Amino acid sequence: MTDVFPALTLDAVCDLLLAAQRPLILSHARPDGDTIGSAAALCLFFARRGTPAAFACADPVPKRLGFLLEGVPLREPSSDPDTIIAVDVASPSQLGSLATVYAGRVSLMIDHHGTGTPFAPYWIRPDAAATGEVLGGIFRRLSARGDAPAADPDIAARLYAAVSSDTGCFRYANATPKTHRFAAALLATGIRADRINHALFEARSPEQLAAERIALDRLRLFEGGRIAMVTLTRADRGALADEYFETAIDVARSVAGVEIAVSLRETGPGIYRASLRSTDADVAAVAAALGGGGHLHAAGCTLQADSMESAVRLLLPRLVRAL
Ligand SMILES: [Mn+2]
Repeated sequence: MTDVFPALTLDAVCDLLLAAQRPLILSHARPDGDTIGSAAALCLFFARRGTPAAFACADPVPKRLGFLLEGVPLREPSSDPDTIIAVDVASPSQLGSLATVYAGRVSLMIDHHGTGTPFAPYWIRPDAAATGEVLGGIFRRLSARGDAPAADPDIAARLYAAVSSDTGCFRYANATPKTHRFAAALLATGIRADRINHALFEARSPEQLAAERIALDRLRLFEGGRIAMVTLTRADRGALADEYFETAIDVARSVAGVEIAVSLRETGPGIYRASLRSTDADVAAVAAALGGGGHLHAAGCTLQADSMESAVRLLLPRLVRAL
């Protein structure tokens, strides 16, 4: 399958972008800051050329990423596209519900994942920290050719958000010297990186904060702090929607010295959903023994128990043995 679609040259990618009359940009499902920032930057590029792009994503753009698309002129998604470009989408399944409509019609994949399944002619740079960095390289070539202006702060802001998002605000190992040099060039256009990083990493809705306070209240430590567990009954969650507790496990993970982090949530009467994360321990085996599954360091399972305390008693001895 992989060889059916060609790796394009950088100039072929530039030519393809310049020839597009009615482009459509696709982001991956459950979108993150890289796919939305990259899509917004590309949409702005097309708008500046007088050929505004349409944008589509299988899932709604999360509220905290909405600012990236603000003020970006877009065409109606329904209008017939002549060039479809997928950004940060490694495999057709990542298009989500859009896969059935578009997966076979994509003209170009721009991505940085080295392990996906190409489903269109592609420009993939696995040494880049983010698709935003890959796109920056394309824009640099376009301006070197005289086909695009050198610096555009509105585009730079979206590319910066994309890279900052995928590097965890430049904290992860994928933020290389090259990534920092790219970010420096974006900063030189005068963008407000402080505001972008606040929106991406600090700002939380009052509901999110309330959920985190509840999760902190329900944090328990075992084995001298090597196991951290957040237990949440339906009563604990009160009127707050489930979605606000998706990050409860991060509260457990944030404990210094923790080796296994757990969020245990009552999802129905007598039903408890456990999410497990570890630094070294094999939590996949723990989850599998309880009817669940997952990866070595990130797994989950569903327990049946008559109370939260019996659910904890079911899980804890296995976690202790896994340490
Ligand atoms: Mn990415």
